[in-house]
Parts: sequence; C-alpha cells; structure tokens
Amino acid sequence: MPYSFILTETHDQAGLIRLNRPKTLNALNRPLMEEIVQALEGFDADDSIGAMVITGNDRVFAAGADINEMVEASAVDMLLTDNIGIWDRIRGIKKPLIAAVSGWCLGGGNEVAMMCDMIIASETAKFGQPEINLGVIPGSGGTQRLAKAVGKAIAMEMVINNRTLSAEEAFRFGLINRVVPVEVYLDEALKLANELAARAPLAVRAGKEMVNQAFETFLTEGVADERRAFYFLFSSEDQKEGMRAFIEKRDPEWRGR
Ligand code: CO8
Repeated sequence: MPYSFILTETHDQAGLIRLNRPKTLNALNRPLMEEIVQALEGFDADDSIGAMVITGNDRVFAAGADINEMVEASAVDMLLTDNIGIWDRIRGIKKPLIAAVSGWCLGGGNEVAMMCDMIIASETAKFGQPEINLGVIPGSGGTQRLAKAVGKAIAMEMVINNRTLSAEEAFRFGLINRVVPVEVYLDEALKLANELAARAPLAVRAGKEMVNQAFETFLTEGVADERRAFYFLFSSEDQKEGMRAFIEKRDPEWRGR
C-alpha cells in the first residue's frame, strides 16, 4: 500500500512505520495520522506480524501536531473535524506497540509516543509538551498520560512551563523504557518487537490490555478484570503448551490459539 507521509517495512515479525515528513519535522497533520492508524490496523490484522514499531528519523520523532492545520481553526472547526478522534484509534491496537524515538519528541509527537506500550530512546531524544508556547495545552491525552507516567511535579513543569526532558531524565522519571546510543535505537526497538512477537500472543494481548487498564480503573475492579483474563487464558492451547513445556523441560511452541 503506497503512503504519502509514512514508510512501512517488515523486519521478521515486526511491522515498522517510519514517519516521513522531514521538511516539517514530521508535523502530524490529519493525512499523516490517518496513514499511521491505517498502517497500524493493517499490521494488527496481519498474522505474520507480532508487534509494531513507530519511528521518525535521527533528528526528530515528531515536532507535534501540524500548527499550520490549526492556526486559523475555530473551536467549532476543531469539534467538527475532530482530528483527535483518529489519534484515539491507536488505543485500540491489540498488539504491542513500541516508539523508537530520536531527537525531538514534542507535543502531539510525545502524545503518540505515550500512546505506545513502550518507548526506546536514543541518547539525543528530547521530550516536551510545548503547547503552552502556542497558547494552548496538549489535546490528545498529554496532560493525563504524562501525569500518570512522570507524576504531578514534572508533568506540571512540562505542561505549563515547557520543561523539556533529556533522554536520561525521561528514563529516570519513568517516561521511557531504555536509552541507547543513537546508532542502535531503532535496532533495539525492532529486536524488542521481535522478542515480544515470539511470546504467547494471547497472553501478550491480555497482559497489554490489563496493564493499560490499570490507568483507567480502581484497584478492586482492575484486579477482578485481571483475574477473569487470567482464568480465560486457561481456555487457550498456549496455556497448556506453556505449562507442559515447562514441566517437560523444553521450549514451548506458541500457536496463538
Ligand atoms: N507544525 C508545523 N510545522 C512545523 C512544526 C509543527 N508542529 N514543527 C516544525 N515545523 C516546521 C517549521 O515551521 C519549519 O518549516 P520551514 O522550514 O518551512 O520554516 C520546519 O518544520 C523546520 O523547523 P525549524 O526551522 O523550527 O527547526 P529548528 O531545528 O529550528 O527547531 C523545533 C526545531 C524546536 C522542534 C521547532 O521546530 C519547534 O518548536 N516546533 C514546534 C513544536 C511545537 O510547538 N509542537 C506542538 C504543536 S501543537 C500540538 O502538538 C498539540 C497536539 C494536540 C492534539 C492534536 C490535534 C489535532
């Protein structure tokens, strides 16, 4: 499928999406977001793919939503076009999603990265929510996911005073999973994606869903849902295979059934 603003590749069982609008630092306009979602949903439905990676280039992951697209919009325009509704579809992706970030990861770019399940960053990555400089605030979950990831103190500085985090700070504050040299950040993310793709697919899916649910529900409800998901996995062939393989001291062969 030919796209205008992204490139897609497969690396073994990992689906890779490269944001490819370099002249505007991968500013996330509506067509670009539509292509990301379309590619993600395509990989999600593809049995030969087990996990996905979204990346930009060494200079920039994404410098935010496209300011040109919004500058003259009224509130009613924003409501009726509801561009953010497209971004929300990233939440519906079932397979693990990794952001491989280098350079600028700002505004909506940081919001996309935070919608992913894990973030691998190069040492040059810089994370921020600079919307305050434009007279607005993050609009695609940034205030909420950031506060949950790094806590109130740092989130408040980022959202209302444009504090930018270095990769090392982002790691220390719990925003990202790993910091690696710029030469290998994408390889590391693809390696991790293939590692995840080799695991029991139904259990990976249930684990992703339940960890994400921890940010949505109260503990009692979340623990009850986790228990139901845990019991449900005992109806899968992979649960029998995984436990028998352990007892028989051999590697399991996952079937995703
Ligand atoms: N939108 C549109 N164009 C952009 C954007 C952007 N977000 N970011 C950069 N560009 C363009 C620049 O205008 C410039 O274009 P041109 O060459 O035609 O002048 C080109 O990219 C290169 O940028 P710079 O010359 O500025 O490059 P620098 O290396 O000097 O600076 C920065 C890099 C620091 C990243 C700088 O470009 C910058 O500050 N960019 C804007 C960052 C920003 O404010 N992001 C937040 C945007 S708002 C947002 O994300 C809200 C999301 C809410 C949900 C989505 C709703 C639909």
